[in-house]
Amino acid sequence: MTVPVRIERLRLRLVRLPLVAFFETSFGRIYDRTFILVQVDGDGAEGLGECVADVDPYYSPETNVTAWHVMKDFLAPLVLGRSFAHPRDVFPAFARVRGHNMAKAAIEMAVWDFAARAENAPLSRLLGGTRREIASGVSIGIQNSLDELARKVEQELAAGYRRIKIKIKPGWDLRAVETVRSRFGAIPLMVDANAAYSLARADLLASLDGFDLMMIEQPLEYEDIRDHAILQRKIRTAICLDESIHTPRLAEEAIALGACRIINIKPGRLGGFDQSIRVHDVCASHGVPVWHGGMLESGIGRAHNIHLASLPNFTLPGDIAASRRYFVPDLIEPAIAVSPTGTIPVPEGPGIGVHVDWARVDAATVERYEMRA
Ligand code: NPQ
Ligand code: MG
Repeated sequence: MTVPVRIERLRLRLVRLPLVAFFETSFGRIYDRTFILVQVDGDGAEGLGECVADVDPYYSPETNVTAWHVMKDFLAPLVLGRSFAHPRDVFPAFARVRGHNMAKAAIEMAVWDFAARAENAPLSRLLGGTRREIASGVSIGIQNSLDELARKVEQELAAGYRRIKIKIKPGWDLRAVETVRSRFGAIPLMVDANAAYSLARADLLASLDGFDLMMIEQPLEYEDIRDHAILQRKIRTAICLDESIHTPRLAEEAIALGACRIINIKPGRLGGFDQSIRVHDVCASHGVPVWHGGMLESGIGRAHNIHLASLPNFTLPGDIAASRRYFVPDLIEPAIAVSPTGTIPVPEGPGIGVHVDWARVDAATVERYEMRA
């Protein structure tokens, strides 16, 4: 049961934080992270959401500018002055707006946080979480050299992380995997291509079969579910889809077609927690494990992710790592930390359950906008 929440005010902030170290994927290298924070409030309580769109439309078609526009001009008017009996009613209220899942998710997740705080309950309880801690993995970007890659892997294994993911692209694939396997042996290892290959490279992808990877994430273009099904028949390594899966329906289709054996859940990509839970449940009903992806969130978005990852079918370590890998200081105090055995406790306070350092948020804010019912 949840108490109804009425949204009286919605505030947006554009925030920019420098990254501790550059992060490189098949679509480029970044040195800082710019994102939108959403605050909703009414009747003495409030909720926070973090939009995972980036400055450029490379991982997804959305950007901070499109998300700001769509939230301000289309989504906010659909929630302001409205009462929601349950936060799961927010996503359907956005039904007229096509796509823009990251913009929708930021508001929807803020309403979930608001509802949980109004009930004085941890967000994980409202979401249906069943674990008190989650298993943490790391995503290691493309490096300047194989030696540097090996150093990074060594450092993250020493920190206790439960699985290592390395980013690959044509020219940084076989030798990178070979290097990690030969130096570190049978560690839990996977790769993420961020759609950098085509079916024409199936032979190269098949040659990764010899390295006993946990999975290969999003090898092909995001709309090419059928090509992933063809590829999955040619390789032994499990395919995990990320960019391709924007809806529960697409998760059903990908599983039915044999396009993947694992799915990465990111609430931003899926339009929020309600849609994420649906994908989680679809996967569970087909015996497909899921894990929680990462979008270089600040401690605020990272806290939302931890709560979602406490659901039962998140059986694989995800991309939710310690704040210190990304932001020092983070926007929350204390920062999110990982235990020596690679776990993160699920916060027990109300809502997302972390303490926001508003002075730091203010210092990092580059633009604001406020709307009232
Ligand atoms: C992935 N994340 O799983 C994404 C890709 C990614 C942690 O590997 C700004 C915005 C930077 C979105 C970097 C990880 C990003 C981004 C990487 C998404 O595919
Ligand atoms: Mg990915």
